[in-house]
Amino acid sequence: MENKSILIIYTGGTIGMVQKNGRGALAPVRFDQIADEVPEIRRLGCHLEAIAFNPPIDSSDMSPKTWARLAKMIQRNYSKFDGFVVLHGTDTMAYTASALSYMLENLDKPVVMTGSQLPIGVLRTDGKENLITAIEIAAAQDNGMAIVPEVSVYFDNKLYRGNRITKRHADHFSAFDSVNYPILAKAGVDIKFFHENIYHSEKKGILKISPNFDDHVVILKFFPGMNREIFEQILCMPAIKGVVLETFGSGNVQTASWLLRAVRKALRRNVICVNVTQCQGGTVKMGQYQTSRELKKMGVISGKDMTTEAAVTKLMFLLGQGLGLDDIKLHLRKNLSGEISE
Ligand code: ASN
Repeated sequence: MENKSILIIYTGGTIGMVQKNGRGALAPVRFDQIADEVPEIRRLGCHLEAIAFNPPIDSSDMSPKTWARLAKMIQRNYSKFDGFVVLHGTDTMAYTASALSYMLENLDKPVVMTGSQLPIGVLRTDGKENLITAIEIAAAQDNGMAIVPEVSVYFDNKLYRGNRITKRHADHFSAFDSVNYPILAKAGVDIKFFHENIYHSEKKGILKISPNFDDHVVILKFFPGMNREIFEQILCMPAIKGVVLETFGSGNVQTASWLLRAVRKALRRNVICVNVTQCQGGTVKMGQYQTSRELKKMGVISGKDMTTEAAVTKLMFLLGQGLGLDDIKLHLRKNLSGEISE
């Protein structure tokens, strides 16, 4: 912890928001105002520096462009710091964490994302503890090696793999869940790391970033009573290159022939279709029921236990890499950075 150098990247989000004149909508403030609210971080004993998005943004305004900006900030500063703490809004944290985990190749230092549900200036804020412990985790080393060399999210005493989380609650301090993958650490009196759950990139070498994403994708969430015309029109839009099908249970959809025909037509136009479950946890098993067997036969790809956030960002990432169709399909099924169980 001592002598470790940590870069804090402040992108925005509730953690750094205030109400102008104590009233009205929350708006972001500058990072130095956050640091003033948490003077304790200076007592951690590490060397801290901070850079910020100017202006800071609510995470609803994050996009592939801002993901790339964030990755470039990490790359530019990579050799100078032992770890990185990214302050980010909670609303789309799961998407940014997933996107970062794909973009940062050969990562061997911690990138710990955190934020808060209550602004840092509010008395009962959860932001202070989240920030302090995120810095401790980013600085944690064992024999000179980072303990958590992956993109993680620290929130409400738990450290999660970034590409496994979903925001589950709009109000609770415990805003995130990672149903399909166990936590990486738990902060109590001490921080207990679960080493067996931590991801270590197989590739070794200098950090590489691939900042290109293709946004010609859509998420289609199935529901009983879905309108035929609307469904068909979405799937035959010429701009679409990839679809995340958010299906029932273990990957099931209605058996209506018009629906299956529309998916088949899209696949014939080389639109990539990935099947993820709209359940909170569990995995897609296409072929288990008749209602998913057809999808499998047609060539819909099983997203297995990926979250929707991990799947849609992975699809955008792979489409952005200039790969051929078969390679994209191959990588979608395979593990890139711990987002899917193989
Ligand atoms: N709207 C905020 C954001 O995602 C919510 C938060 O940070 N708790 O930027």
